[in-house]
Amino acid sequence: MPLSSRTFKNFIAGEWVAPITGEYFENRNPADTDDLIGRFPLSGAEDVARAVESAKRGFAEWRATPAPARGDILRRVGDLLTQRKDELADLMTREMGKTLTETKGDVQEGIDTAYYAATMGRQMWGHTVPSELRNKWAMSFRRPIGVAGIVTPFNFPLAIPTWKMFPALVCGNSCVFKPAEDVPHAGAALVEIMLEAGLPPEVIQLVHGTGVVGRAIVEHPDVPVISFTGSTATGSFVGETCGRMHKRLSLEMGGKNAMIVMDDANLDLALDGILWGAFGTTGQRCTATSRLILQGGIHDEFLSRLVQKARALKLGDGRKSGTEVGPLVNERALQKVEGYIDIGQADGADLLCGGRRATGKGLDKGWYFEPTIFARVEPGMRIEQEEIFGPVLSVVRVRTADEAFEINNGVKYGLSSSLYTKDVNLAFRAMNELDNGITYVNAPTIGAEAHLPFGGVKQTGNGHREGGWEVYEFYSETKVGYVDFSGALQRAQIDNYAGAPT
Ligand code: UN1
Repeated sequence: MPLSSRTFKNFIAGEWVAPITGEYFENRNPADTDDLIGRFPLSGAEDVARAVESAKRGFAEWRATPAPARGDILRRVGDLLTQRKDELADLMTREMGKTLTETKGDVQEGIDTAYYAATMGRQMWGHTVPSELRNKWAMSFRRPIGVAGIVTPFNFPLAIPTWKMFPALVCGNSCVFKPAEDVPHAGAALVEIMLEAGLPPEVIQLVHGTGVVGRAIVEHPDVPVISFTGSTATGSFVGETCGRMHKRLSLEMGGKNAMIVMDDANLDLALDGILWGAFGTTGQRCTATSRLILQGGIHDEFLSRLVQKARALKLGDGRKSGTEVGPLVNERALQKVEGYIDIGQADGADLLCGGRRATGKGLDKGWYFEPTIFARVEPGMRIEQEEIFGPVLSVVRVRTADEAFEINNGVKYGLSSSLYTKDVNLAFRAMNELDNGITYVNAPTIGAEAHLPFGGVKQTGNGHREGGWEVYEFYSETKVGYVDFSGALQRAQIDNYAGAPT
């Protein structure tokens, strides 16, 4: 496999090629920065331009391929991902740090997305409805859009690219794909598998690099559809550009997700949930639980049990068995988290555990940070409002469910929320009243499944959803056809009402 070589290439116009820029960047293991994974192309706008030219040719071929045949290729992608699940998980953990259990889950999400996409190739529904005129048919159907620009984050190196590319491809679009610069190896491995499964080479283009590449894709006039997952700040730039250029755009951005635990909750269950929600993926999920809202009756007991458990979490290399929390992805992420520790303390929150870089045996060469809990957090504090993207949990105390709901809704983001209770009425109220794209009852804020729509409200997104059936609407354009077989000119809205009282 060319992947074993240390200098990687882009995949453009059906070939693995060096970047026109001639420049490369290093990619290192966040658990051990002495471990160099490889040098990857630091591509520029010219590389993107070549990729888009080729993707236009790929689109012409691919759109003419029947959707069920496109789906069959995605099924083979799913089969190959299944065969290589362990190998891919190992590569991903080495590259971005989360534990093997989690990277296997990440690959599985890609497999689920592939098989779902395969079946969607046979279900690209339109509608046939009666015409208001005699001997005339009226129907709608779906057409592909063109070259899709796919810009993805590091935290789900496989699942998120598959969420975007597989439906885009089944709908008949071609893709120009830029994986996050922290996970280029996973991006390359995914593209290799797609090609091996039989995807025509010009239908997929892989361009490595930084935001320079993302920007060139977003600004390219021949890329009419863009899907971006990343920060709200970058998303705003992408949104402005796409708005100005009249592009179709799906944005998936930040979160500040809360778990609410009521006095009547099963506390053991809630405890398992919060540890997984807050510290899984080292807190680096858009869906991570970063706020814990506790009702007064259980606040003290729950918190002391939680702090004990958080302190006992085993940090380490995600590829070693027994590791529960891996490193942060890079130094910048670590510095950002450190900055929020200072902010939380300056704002008067109580640091109960963590709050510093983890050191000790096996940890000194990685970007490890201790699982951190702040108590006495007040609504409105920055650590309660802003996305930290690290293992930092802010705990707020409330008296009532109404107060908890208000705090849940009092942030600019709206991805996921969670409520632990035995009160079925409150559970349904929560689903109705919490301003999020997803609400979990008696489960943490993470754990979305590939066959349901995924996304958030407010500044988390721009109204589109990934996953499930809805994303197929995003990647296709509705076309309407009318067939008049009456043999005469029939004027809609006029001839059928001729002679009717006005
Ligand atoms: C993300 O955090 O960007 O629900 C995606 C979850 C995963 C997907 C998360 N299935 O946590």
